[in-house]
Amino acid sequence: MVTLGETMALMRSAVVGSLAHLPGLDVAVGGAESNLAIGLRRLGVPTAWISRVGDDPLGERVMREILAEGVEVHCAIDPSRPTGLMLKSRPTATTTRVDYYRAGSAASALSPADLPDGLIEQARVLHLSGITPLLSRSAHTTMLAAVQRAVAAGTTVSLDVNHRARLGGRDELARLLGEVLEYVDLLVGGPEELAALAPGVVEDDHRGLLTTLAREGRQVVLKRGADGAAALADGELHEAPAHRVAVLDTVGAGDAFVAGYLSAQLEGLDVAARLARANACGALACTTPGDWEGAPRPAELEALLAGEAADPV
Ligand code: KDG
Repeated sequence: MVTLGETMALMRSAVVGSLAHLPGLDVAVGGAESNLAIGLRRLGVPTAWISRVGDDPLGERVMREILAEGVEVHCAIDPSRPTGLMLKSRPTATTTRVDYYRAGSAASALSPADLPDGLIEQARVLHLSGITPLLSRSAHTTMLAAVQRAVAAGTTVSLDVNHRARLGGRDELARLLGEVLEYVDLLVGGPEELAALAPGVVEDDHRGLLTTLAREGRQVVLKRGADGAAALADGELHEAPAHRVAVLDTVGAGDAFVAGYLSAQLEGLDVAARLARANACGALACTTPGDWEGAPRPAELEALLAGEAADPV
């Protein structure tokens, strides 16, 4: 699986309180596409991640973390732009706040020249997220070029809508994704995200969203968080409940969910088994702080699927 996108240095606090008062932050990294690449790699799928970082210690940190997880890294080092930064805090015990310092970042200068020759063509899956086209015009062009190459080579295209409101509005995202939607073989999103791509369908009409976005040969997957997930594939609707776990941090759960779904698909499992694994991966990712650190390995996944959940609620 090949993916591309921005991964930022992530400064976070486990302590509840405003950044205006917190005494310190821990350093980690996070990016939807590399989170997914790590999640898939942990489940045994060879993965590659394409990006850009600044020529700075945070960029080095980003690359080291992703490489250490066994993901193949194709990352240009940009001497003229910084690595993007994200601050994650917990203003209250039950809320997470994210602040970005990524405008003009190295990854926002992603360009089609950053796509290594042959990599997408040799992959079984190209995975994209709606974050990339909102980073900049050149990042958007890179996404279009990647899709063109995937389509020409017969590589499956997977897209997680992943709307980040701080980067742009829903309408703008829908317009940008509309340029590649017809080539998407696996479309994943939450109700609000899928509704942005399905004009006239309200987000509560889950069946309507799935059927409106379905096409021959395309799977549409609806992430419903604690309410589980649904998928429409080959005209058949599948639903699966979520696991009940003690939730510590939901950020990154969607990426783990997609990693679970794709890994099961690449193993040739049916849609019901894909959804079951996706839900389990999403649940386990919520049980640890961090955007990808809780993505499960096969043993943890099997334990949860066998009903041996650590920390059930
Ligand atoms: O999916 C989790 C992501 O939100 C996080 O890791 C950072 O890519 C990120 C973003 O743009 O928010």
